[in-house]
Amino acid sequence: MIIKKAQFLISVAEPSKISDFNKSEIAVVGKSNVGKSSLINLITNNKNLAKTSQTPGRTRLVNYFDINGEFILVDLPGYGFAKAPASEIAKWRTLIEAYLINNKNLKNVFLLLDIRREPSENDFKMVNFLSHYNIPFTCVATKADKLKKEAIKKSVQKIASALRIGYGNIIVTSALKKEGVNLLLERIEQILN
Ligand SMILES: Nc1nc2c(ncn2[C@@H]2O[C@H](COP(=O)(O)OP(=O)(O)O)[C@@H](O)[C@H]2O)c(=O)[nH]1
Ligand SMILES: [Mg+2]
Repeated sequence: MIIKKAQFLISVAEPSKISDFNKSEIAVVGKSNVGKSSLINLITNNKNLAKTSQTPGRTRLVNYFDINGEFILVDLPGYGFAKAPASEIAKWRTLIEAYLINNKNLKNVFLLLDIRREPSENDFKMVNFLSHYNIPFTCVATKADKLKKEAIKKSVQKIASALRIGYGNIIVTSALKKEGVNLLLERIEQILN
């Protein structure tokens, strides 16, 4: 797949505003600051498409991006942002769940995991949630540039075994070094076909 055109569509803050563009969607989930927006920019080779942030918890919206007029990438709010008030966290959670449940356009979820960290309680909850609702997902390790080659391998093995998935099922990426793009594009092609 070659990305020719990537375009921001809309941001949604309320479950009732979740949109149906009648196109296949791939959503990006993961904890706050894991690199969701950066991954969308990596896939689309456009560093300004999705707003990235040094400050965790900034992306509180469901952001839709049209890709080639062929499918839609969806940037979901991050979870596990401890400093936010409980009421805010509950609101994002409702929004994320409303987006994920009964979404006929949703073909796959990219679950992002920081390569340096073991999956968190919230990551496990997300995996269970996706499994429970029969939503297919793909694990993507982010920030691989933070580790050396040997450490990458060890970390990926740890993450894979914690999540009880095969080692080869995790796509390793670095938005900083623009690594993993081809694997991501191949995966997207597989999902859409
Ligand atoms: N070194 C490195 N930093 C990254 C990478 N991806 C994201 N970041 C940084 O991590 C922070 C959060 O990224 P962002 O994409 O906004 O995360 P989000 O909250 O999940 O959308 C930003 O400071 C990014 O520059 C990566 O692959 N390598
Ligand atoms: Mg973001």
